[in-house]
Amino acid sequence: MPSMLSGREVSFFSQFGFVVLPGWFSRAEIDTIVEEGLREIDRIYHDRDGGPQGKWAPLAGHNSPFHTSLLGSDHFLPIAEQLMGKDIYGMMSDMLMWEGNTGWHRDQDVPCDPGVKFLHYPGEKLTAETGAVRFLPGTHLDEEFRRQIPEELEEVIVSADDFQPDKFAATRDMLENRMPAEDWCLVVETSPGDVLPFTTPLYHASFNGASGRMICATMYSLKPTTAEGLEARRQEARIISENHLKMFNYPLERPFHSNEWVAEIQNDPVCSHWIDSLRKTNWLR
Ligand SMILES: O=C(O)CCC(=O)C(=O)O
Repeated sequence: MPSMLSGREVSFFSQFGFVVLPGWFSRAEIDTIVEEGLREIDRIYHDRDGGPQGKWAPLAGHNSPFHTSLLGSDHFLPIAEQLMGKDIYGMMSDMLMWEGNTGWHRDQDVPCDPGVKFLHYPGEKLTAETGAVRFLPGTHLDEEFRRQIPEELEEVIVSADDFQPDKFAATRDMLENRMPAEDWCLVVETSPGDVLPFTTPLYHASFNGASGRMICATMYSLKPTTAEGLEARRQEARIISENHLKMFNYPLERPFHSNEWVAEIQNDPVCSHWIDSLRKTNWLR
């Protein structure tokens, strides 16, 4: 069982839309994350180029057991439930080798029920100058789906270590005093092993990263409870699928989840209900 979040971390996530888990992975785990992810990217792209934004690999199956296990009870699931409640389903882990900037965006292409994404960068230390992630704290609570973001934002820079227990309260107070985030953004500098769970409506971006910057994530979503919510998720699955082709030249016919993963999850007493949500939202193909 992973160590759970403290009450103050959970309320930080509700207020600002993200939280930081410094040094979550060990050195051996980081090596495995890189090795499994690169192997799968090689498998997918051995006979094709990546797209303008790089290469993408979904990691749900026996070829990438560690990434696959991150979705489950021994890793991020209990924390995702702490942050989002129990009515969530696991979607997948993935890895990108990213080219260029990631402009400001929410991780939702349409308004829909939120999810949580556990983001981590296993390749290198990322600073404000070399592609560290930026957040617009609190924007997950916007009433309008589209927000005008000024081209120039003041950068408030922190590091993942500013979220260690002894510094957490000072970091939170600093952010609270600066809210709302209208003309500034928060840059979180990270080292391999740090993990950043954030809720999918939160605006985030990254600039000036090196070519082939490795981005890993494990994702969960709230189950849609209405017909409109389900349709929004289906629409999003269509957009994501088109983007995977356009941005990463990902082969459209290749499923995101392996058959053996589906069979395993179907028989798992904790996770079997995910399959129904994945099928209904057209995420499982
Ligand atoms: O590092 C980045 O480019 C930001 C990551 C991101 O945009 C995402 O995972 O959705």
